[in-house]
Amino acid sequence: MKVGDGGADSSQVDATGMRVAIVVARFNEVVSQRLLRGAVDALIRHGAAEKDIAVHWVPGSFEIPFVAQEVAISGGADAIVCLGAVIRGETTHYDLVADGAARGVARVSLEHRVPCGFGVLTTETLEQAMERAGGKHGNKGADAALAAVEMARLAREIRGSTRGEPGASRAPSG
Ligand code: INI
Repeated sequence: MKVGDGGADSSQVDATGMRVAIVVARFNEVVSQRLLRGAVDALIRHGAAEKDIAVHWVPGSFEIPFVAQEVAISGGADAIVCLGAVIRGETTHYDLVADGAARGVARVSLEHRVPCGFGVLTTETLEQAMERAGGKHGNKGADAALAAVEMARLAREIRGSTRGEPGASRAPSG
């Protein structure tokens, strides 16, 4: 029996050679800019090349799943990172946007078999969002980026990569 290393932490994530698409919502831009910075910095720190990171801005978090889906269908990314900030206002719009983003991203990931990191914050206040976008609670953009890359590596390993990673299986020739 092969037992995976459940203890490995995100400091060991290897983004070398990974093509990563980041879909980021402009709404509450002061927060999403920080999430984006955190995600890009983390990817570069973990070996990704700047040329392999594509950033797609969308109006709000509700629009994230559509663009994530287009990226997935295009085959242009090994991992997709979804970033946004949904901050509760006085209306029920918050719930609809937050729910739409979360369900939509999960559906894209499963139906198109591309790992999607979910870095869409859902908070009561702007202050809480800022605390999670490079403040005292870390940067959830960075966390989402590393989670997506970790899942992309795992998927390659499980599927049997032809790029020579450990665990790779090749189709028999002849
Ligand atoms: N989009 C967000 O990303 N965050 C929010 O807090 C938010 N609120 O509160 O309304 C929000 N709304 C816009 C929404 O994502 C769509 O862009 C809009 O409904 C147009 O489709």
